Amino acid sequence: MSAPEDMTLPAKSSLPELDGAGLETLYREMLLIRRVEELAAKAYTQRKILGFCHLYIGQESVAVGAAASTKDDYWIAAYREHGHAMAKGVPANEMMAELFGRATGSSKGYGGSMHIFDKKHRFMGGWGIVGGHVPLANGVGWAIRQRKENRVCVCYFGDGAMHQGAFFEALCLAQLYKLPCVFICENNYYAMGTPLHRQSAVTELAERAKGVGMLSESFEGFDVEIVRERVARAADFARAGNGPVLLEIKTYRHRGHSMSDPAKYRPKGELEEKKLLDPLRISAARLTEDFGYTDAQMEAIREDIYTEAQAAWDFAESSPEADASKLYEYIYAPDGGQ
Ligand SMILES: Cc1ncc(C[n+]2csc(CCOP(=O)(O)OP(=O)(O)O)c2C)c(N)n1
Ligand SMILES: [Mg+2]
Repeated sequence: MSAPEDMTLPAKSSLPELDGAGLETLYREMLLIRRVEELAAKAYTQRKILGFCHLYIGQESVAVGAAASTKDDYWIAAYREHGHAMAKGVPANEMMAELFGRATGSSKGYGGSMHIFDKKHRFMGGWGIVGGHVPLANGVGWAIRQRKENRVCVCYFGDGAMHQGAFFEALCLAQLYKLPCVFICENNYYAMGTPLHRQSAVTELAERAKGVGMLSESFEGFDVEIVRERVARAADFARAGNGPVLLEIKTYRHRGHSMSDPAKYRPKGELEEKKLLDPLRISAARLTEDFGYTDAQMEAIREDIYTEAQAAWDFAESSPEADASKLYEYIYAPDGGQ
């Protein structure tokens, strides 16, 4: 059986129209993620942040746009998750402190860049094994159903993760059990240094959903307003009990795969071309051109956000180191995680 012909997403989401103030909020969120990560890059080169560090710069519109309709839902992401965590509500201070390995971090400083986790905000991590967390999203979806919660689980992964066995198996079961999950592939066209056309013969990644009878869509995600609306439609569909959806959102990372990758493998001019589609640039232009924001207003927003990001650095730097003596206390939840 293939996906029924009459299975489509709603033509319009349940979200209200976005006005200037609404877009400003999204713009501020994207700018804060951007600035925190720019500072993280600086801290990394000063060896204040150790281990792996994968920046989300260029992709902010995806997480921020998705959060507009799923802020109270569950999210689970891979290792490029600083932006997802912040879009979901993890405060910049706790985020930066986690990167610095401090006790005030969202994972008490024991997780670091790839393992941001925040139960209070229903942010279920931060996972390092490519594709490995996709089956976990099914588990969250199953729990939502068992607990009769009116929620969905949004699961983020990259184009590279879509070739993993775990991904296929999870997708198959999610559709079979009609789990309330929204699977979001952030197709940034690279898995480390391997471009998409060298990863798979099928480069229209949303097509993969057809193999399990799942509804899917593919679209460009540089404009936060488009992401906001289209993820909301998928979330509405899954929340109403119609089953999961796979969204392929085309995006681009401005930096290398991780801090140790100078990204020399890109064709000449590609980065410059994609930077014209920078989500911050698109939303700033809309604020000024369509909503009448003045240069002074835009500058004031920038100052606010830069101050907030710097405060996060200061908070992290002045926080105590993670307590090494308690490291093993947090491997398993003592109360079964309840
Ligand atoms: C199972 C597994 N294989 C290989 C790796 C090494 N690895 C880390 S990230 C990555 C690329 C994944 O690319 P993609 O899914 O497109 O995500 P992106 O980094 O572009 O966000 C690889 C191969 C890993 N972490 N896990
Ligand atoms: Mg990728």
